[in-house]
Amino acid sequence: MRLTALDAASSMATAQPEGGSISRSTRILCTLGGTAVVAALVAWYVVGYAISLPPTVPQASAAGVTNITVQTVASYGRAPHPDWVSYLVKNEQGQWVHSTIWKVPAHSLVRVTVYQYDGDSGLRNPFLGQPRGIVGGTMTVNGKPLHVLDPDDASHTFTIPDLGVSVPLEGVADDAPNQCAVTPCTMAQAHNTIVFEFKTGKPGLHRWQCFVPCAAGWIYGFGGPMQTVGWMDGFLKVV
Ligand SMILES: [Cu+2]
Repeated sequence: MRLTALDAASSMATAQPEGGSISRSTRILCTLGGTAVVAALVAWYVVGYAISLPPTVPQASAAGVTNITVQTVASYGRAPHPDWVSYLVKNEQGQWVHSTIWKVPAHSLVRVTVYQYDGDSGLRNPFLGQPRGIVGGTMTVNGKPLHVLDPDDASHTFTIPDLGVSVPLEGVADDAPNQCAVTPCTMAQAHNTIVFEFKTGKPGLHRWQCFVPCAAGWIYGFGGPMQTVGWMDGFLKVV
């Protein structure tokens, strides 16, 4: 019995390196395979992000002033996300384009006109109720100057952190008649008109976004359109 046990132990001892060797090569293969899968997923994400970006929309400039005209809507009303909240912008031909990537000249004055068709969601941080980084520190809402907006009345913000620009946008009343549901919204439909100016400074690529948790149906209101370039996020290309 003792001999048999020793034989068995001896046989296991000699088999061990063989089994360890197979196990090591399996581990290497698994590691390489896992790395390849992760690399493929990262490449798929990066390429998908890059090709899904909306077009860059140049903005017309004259005598050192660049005019950007945008509208904010409660629902885009079209594929691929008819119920997503969004910004739209006018191109140089005056047509509405579904894009949040805009190109403006460096060292110019930008005058932004926002046609704000969405209702209010309210700011989570009341600090953002005061417009900042804009010329004169004042915006106009339907032609009247406004230095600070009640945080509860904000529908969206237009914020460019790099430039210190942030403007709260007043929402339309819940019971306003003739509200817009499908873009582009028209001047006949319920809206507020907000105008402000800021200076672009030197060339650069600046991210901008809305800071109101306005994405209805998403966790904390910050998912979906709030995290997707082309809806509530975009880029200002200063060239
Ligand atoms: Cu928003």
